[in-house]
Amino acid sequence: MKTESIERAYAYAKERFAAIGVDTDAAIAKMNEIHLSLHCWQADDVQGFENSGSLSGGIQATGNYPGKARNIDELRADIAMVKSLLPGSHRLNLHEIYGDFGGEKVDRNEVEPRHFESWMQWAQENGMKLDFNSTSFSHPKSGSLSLSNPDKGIRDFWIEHTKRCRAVAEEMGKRQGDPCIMNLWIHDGSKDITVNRLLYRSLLKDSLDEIFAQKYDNMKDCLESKVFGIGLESYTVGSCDFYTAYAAQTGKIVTLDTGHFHPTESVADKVSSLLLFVPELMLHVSRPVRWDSDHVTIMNDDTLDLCREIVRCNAIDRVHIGLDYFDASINRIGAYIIGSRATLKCVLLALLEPIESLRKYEDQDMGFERLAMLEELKSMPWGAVWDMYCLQNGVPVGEEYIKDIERYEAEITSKRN
Ligand code: RNT
Ligand code: ZN
Repeated sequence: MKTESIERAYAYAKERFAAIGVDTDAAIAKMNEIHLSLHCWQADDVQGFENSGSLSGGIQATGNYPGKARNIDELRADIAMVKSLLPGSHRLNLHEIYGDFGGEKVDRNEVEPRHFESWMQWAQENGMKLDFNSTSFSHPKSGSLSLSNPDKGIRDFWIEHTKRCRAVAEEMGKRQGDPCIMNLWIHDGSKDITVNRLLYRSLLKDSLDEIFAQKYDNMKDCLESKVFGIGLESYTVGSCDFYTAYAAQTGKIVTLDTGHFHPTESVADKVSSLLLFVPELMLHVSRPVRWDSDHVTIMNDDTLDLCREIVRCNAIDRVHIGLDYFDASINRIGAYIIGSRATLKCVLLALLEPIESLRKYEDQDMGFERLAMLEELKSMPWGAVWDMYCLQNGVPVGEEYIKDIERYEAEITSKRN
């Protein structure tokens, strides 16, 4: 696309937005504060580098599109490619199973910061900060219960794993001079009716208390709930109520995965409630289709509403925007770009809202005016602002990235088997 056309369209958009009291330059500048946490696991369908075999823990990646990353070098190359097509600077979110184990068998209760040494170096060289996740799934000791297992041996194994992961996250945070956000999601639950709901939850609470006894300065913990997993449909130990209460009581971050609630529940509506009781939020932006299917995030009402709430709550600095989906049925790099650019677009659109006039209408009971403005916003020329943001960041404008991804596929990913 010609720079001149983008500039011309932007000039028009700027004028249109100015007429409703919105400063497009300020919105673009504000986008520099948005750092997505890119989930490393989209590149290889949540396999990791342990060579442990199949994915377990109630999650599933469907599809067998060729070209997934098979090792650490390929994963890094893919992430570098993704990064080159995204406006802004972003973080990389690693799971423990993506450590650089160098062919060594390192069990989950043996992981150490040194297994992430090369990642920390790579991150620094590539200007990306790291976030982290403990990994309770896809392991012989995963079963249906990990941190809430009545078997003390198994429970202690996962407690040790999680403690060690926090030490890894602390080291990452220290090295990057910015806290590493460590997410804790465990699959613990039951396929069929259980008569021991309280038992497992009290065990989980005790395990968490033990894990969090160690205080750190360079990492922050977040807790991710979920309604159910595949094969674990009847009960989830780490439910929404469980973690919300735990986080509120202990000052931990709540992770909201947009696929982890009942299908008609609004995740966006949770933002303003939770922010009154917990310090920060972590998001796992996904796209559930009928269930927690982890389809690629797109610009839809769910994602838009979520971003609008963050902006309306003036909470950009309290909400970490991570992505979490894994589609193995289309080009995986393309999936990264679609989802991350869609999320950024939603944030930008939220920043282009004339919030003061909307609130004035609301204060004065002007319901028609409020609704009319919200409707008109949908056809405002925000696309020209997005294009300008991409242009200023030196990344492909509009659909131009499609051919870049096709080229990467032709030259790189199609040669993997
Ligand atoms: C699973 C959770 C969890 C995982 C990743 C791999 O339902 O969403 O966040 O997707 O940790
Ligand atoms: Zn998630």
